[in-house]
Amino acid sequence: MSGGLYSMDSKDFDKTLDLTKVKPYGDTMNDGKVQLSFTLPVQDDEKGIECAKILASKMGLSEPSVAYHGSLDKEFTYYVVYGSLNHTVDYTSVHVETVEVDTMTMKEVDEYISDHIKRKVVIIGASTGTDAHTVGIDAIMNMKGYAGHYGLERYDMIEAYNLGSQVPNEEFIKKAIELKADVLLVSQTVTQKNVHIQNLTNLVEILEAEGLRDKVVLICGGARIDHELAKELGYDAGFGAGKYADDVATFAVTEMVNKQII
Ligand code: B12
Repeated sequence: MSGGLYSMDSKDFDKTLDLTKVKPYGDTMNDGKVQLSFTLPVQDDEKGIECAKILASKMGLSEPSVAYHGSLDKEFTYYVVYGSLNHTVDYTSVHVETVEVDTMTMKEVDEYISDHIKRKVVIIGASTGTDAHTVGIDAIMNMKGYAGHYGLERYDMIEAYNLGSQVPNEEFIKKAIELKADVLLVSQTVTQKNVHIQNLTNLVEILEAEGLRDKVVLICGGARIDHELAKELGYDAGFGAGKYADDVATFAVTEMVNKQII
């Protein structure tokens, strides 16, 4: 077909999917369309808009356009910029480390514990350090659960203790010793200025100094935590968004058996 914009046929568009050169998909394959937003510490005027476009070009966007700009304060402006990304990614060469377990149901986990561990498993969890976010750790631990997945407190064969938020690492470990915990769950939501790295690392260091690291299964979680980071920091596993109590319980109890923490 020929004629105006609305009479264009889909054969006029690139439809090639090359997984070695993947680009963002906006309206059509390989158009590279993205939207990004950021704040600049400058006033809201034409010069600021031009700066936002220049920055977007430097990030690899062609034909950047500022779709929205709004003053946040006298010297701060928020921008939403559209453009086409020039970069591609080779999907075929990317390797991601993930937790490899076939998630069991609550009932299956309880049976697994009865069969293989033969006693109740003690799990403690908290949001540690200065972190005040409780919803993530509650989602994993609370009896009522989250998104249709019952929390660890509901498992017959698990004794779960949720210590809440802003728990200092030293206090967390003291409680773990007191309760003879098998599994330690650490939630970290705030990642600003890498505060979670320092806090998560500090916990591992204390556990090592106390000679406890090999005697427990150590798991961290939070929206910006993934398994790869968790392993790097000395944890047995890390869980982020979209993971629930059954994923965590399955990993925890099978890891206890693997490590012979029985
Ligand atoms: C609610 C909320 C708050 C509440 C928290 C109340 C409460 N009782 O929890 C309040 C108002 C206190 C708060 C405060 C702050 N917040 Co806040 N908050 C949020 C908000 C809106 C929702 C977080 C949430 O509840 N998510 C829902 C849960 C279910 O998701 P989740 O935590 O990811 O949990 C899942 C997984 O990650 C995983 N998981 C989580 N933890 C664990 C632990 C283990 C062991 C395992 C296995 C799995 C696991 O399982 C869960 C289920 O799948 C987010 C924005 C957002 N929409 O995400 C900002 C957000 C997290 N907050 C943010 C910030 C910056 C702050 C403050 C620093 C703001 C300030 N300047 O004061 C303070 C920090 C206070 C502190 N000392 O920690 C930023 C964090 C940015 C960053 N990368 O660091 C966010 C992302 C907002 C933003 N876009 O800027 N916040």
